[in-house]
Amino acid sequence: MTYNYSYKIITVGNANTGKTSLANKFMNDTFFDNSTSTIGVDYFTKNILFNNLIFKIQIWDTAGLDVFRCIIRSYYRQAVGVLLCYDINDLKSFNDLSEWLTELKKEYNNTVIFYIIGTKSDLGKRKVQKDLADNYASENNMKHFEISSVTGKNINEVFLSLVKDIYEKYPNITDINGIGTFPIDNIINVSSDRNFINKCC
Ligand SMILES: Nc1nc2c(ncn2[C@@H]2O[C@H](COP(=O)(O)OP(=O)(O)OP(=O)(O)O)[C@@H](O)[C@H]2O)c(=O)[nH]1
Ligand SMILES: [Mg+2]
Repeated sequence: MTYNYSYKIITVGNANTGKTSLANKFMNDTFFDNSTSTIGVDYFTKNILFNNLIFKIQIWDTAGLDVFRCIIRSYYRQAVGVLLCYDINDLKSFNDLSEWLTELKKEYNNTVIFYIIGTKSDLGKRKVQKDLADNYASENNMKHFEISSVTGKNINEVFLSLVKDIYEKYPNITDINGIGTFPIDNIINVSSDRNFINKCC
């Protein structure tokens, strides 16, 4: 299928915050009660029709576990949208957003659009007040959405809004694309141990 625009979007945030569930809900309208931790990065694509144009959304869904931090960094490149996720019911996941943001901002200048996503709004054990997250988002020039991958609340809205924001910012760029321009860090020169050792972190 052909498309008019292609955008690379990454999900980032602490482990267990519901990043993969968000991607699955958007892609297939499915939810798994016991989804397993992402190993490295998963990849999904879906097309959105908007303004009579087809937008190919590539979601690069990264692992939140610390052990993968080094690996996932190489996938940040050429993303144009970042969904920075925290769990509304877990204060630490919200407090850790600043650390994620600091790390991400080292990778990007202001070309990338960041959204803050508060997940699991259906659980009803809120530890992060909406005002607090709204203020944090606006202080950092980001939009904030509260979502549920169980009920589907705000899932489509997040992606539609992000696509519109990217399109408005870059109407003339059709391919902001991860594929075809694979991160150079991912090439391991097996003929040189030294290269391998220096590859990461
Ligand atoms: N009630 C509820 N549970 C959710 C929601 N989203 C995710 N979960 C659950 O939270 C757990 C973690 O979800 P994942 O989507 O795997 O989390 P993740 O952020 O991808 O985790 P890592 O891949 O380890 O970084 C799973 O048991 C999900 O079923 C939600 O919106 N509501
Ligand atoms: Mg995951």
